[in-house]
Amino acid sequence: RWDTILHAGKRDTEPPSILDKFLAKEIPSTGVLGDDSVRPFRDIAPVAPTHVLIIPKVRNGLTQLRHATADHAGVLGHMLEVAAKIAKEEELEGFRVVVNDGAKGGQEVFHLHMHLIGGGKDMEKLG
Ligand code: DGP
Repeated sequence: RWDTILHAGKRDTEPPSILDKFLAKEIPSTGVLGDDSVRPFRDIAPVAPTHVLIIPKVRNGLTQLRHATADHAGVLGHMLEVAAKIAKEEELEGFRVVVNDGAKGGQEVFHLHMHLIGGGKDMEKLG
C-alpha cells in the first residue's frame, strides 16, 4: 500500500511520491493506455472486473478535487476522455467514474485520481 505517501502528498511542498512509483515503474499499467499527461493503472483491490485509476502525471497542486481551479480544467477533462477510451477498449457495457475527495469522502491517496469502474454485474444506482 502507499501508506507513507498518502500524507506526504497532502502538501505540495512534499515530493509527489506516487509519481516516484510511476517513474520507477513499480506499478505496472497492465494493458491500459496512458499518454503524456495521464497514467492509468489497475487498482490493487478491484471492486469490479475493470477498476482502473487514472492519474495526472504532474500533480500541479491537485492533491484532491477541492483544490481544482481553472488551471486544472484541461487535465480534468482529459482524464474523462481517457476514461471513456479505456471503457471502450475494455468493452464495458456500463461503467462509473468516481473521484473520492478527503478522508471522509474515502480518499486514501492524495494525488487526485479518477476511478473507472465497470464490467460484471449491474451496478446499483447512485444519485
Ligand atoms: P482513493 O481511495 O480514491 O484515494 O483510491 C486509492 C486507490 O488506490 C484504492 O482503491 C486502492 C489503490 N491502491 C492503493 N495502493 C496501491 C498500490 O500499491 N497499487 C495499486 N495498483 N493500487 C493501489
